[in-house]
Amino acid sequence: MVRLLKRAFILFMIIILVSSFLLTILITPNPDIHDDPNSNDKKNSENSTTTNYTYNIINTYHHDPQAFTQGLVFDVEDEDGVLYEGTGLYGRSSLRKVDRETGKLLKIHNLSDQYFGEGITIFEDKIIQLTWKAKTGFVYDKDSFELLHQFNYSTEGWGITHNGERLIMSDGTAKLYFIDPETFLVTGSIEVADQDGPVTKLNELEYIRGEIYANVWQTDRIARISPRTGNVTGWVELDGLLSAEDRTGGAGVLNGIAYVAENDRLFVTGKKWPKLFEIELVPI
Ligand SMILES: [Ca+2]
Repeated sequence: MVRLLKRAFILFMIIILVSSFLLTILITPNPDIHDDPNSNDKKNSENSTTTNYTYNIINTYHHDPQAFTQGLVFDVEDEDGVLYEGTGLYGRSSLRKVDRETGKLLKIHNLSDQYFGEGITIFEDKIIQLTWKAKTGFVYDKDSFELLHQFNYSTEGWGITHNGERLIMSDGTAKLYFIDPETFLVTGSIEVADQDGPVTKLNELEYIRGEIYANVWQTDRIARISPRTGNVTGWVELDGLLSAEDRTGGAGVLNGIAYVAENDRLFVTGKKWPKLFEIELVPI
C-alpha cells in the first residue's frame, strides 16, 4: 500500500512538473519571432509607413544620348563633380569618366564584344563593373581604368552599390546580395517587398543615407529599400521627368542613380537619355 502511494505521488509530481514546463513555453513570448527582422509582423508595420515621392528638377545637364546607362556613380573624393558611368549593349559596352557639368567624355574603356556591361560602383580606389549574363565582374584602378582582376558570381549581374563595408548587387529578381569586397563571396541577401509582395526587376542601385535606392526595370519608379529587412520604405515616382520632346533617338527607361552625400545632391538619368537631372524628392 505504501509503495503504491509512493508511486502515485511520484507520478503526480511528474505530471505537475511537465504541466508547468508546457505552460511556461506557451505563455512566454518567443524572442526569436519578435527579433527576426523578416517576421511578417515587422514587415507589415514597416510597410504601413511607406511614403511616396514626386520630384522637383534642380538642374539639367547634358548626357550622351548614345550611352545605354547601366551604372552611374560619383566619386565622393573628387570635388570636381566627376561622374562615372557604365554602359551596356553587346559591342558598345563601356566604362566612362564624364564631366558632370558639360557631359564631356574624359576617359573611356570599351569592354570586349562578348560582354554586356551593367552596374558600376566605386569602392575605395577601385571601380567594380558587372556584366549581364557572363557572370563576370571587373575590377579597375579608378584613375587609370587599368583592369586589375576579374571575379565571378552565380547569377545575372544588374546593379551594384555598397554600404562602405559590403558590395550590394541586384540580379533582376527581388533579391539583393551582400558581397565581401575582397573575396567577392556572397555573405547575405534580402528579399525586397512592399505591401503588394516581392518587387522584382531591381536594376541600378545607389546607397543613400542608410537606404538602398533601386531603379525598377521598365518603370519610372525608384524603390527606397531598408537594407535590414528588404522592405520598401518609399516609392519615388519619376513619371514625365524626360519630356516627350526629349524622348527622341531611342531614349529608353529610367536607369541610373548617383548621389553626393557631402552636399546631399541626387542625380538620375536613363538609357540613351539626352539629359542628366539633378532632382530633389518631394513627399506626396
Ligand atoms: Ca548608382
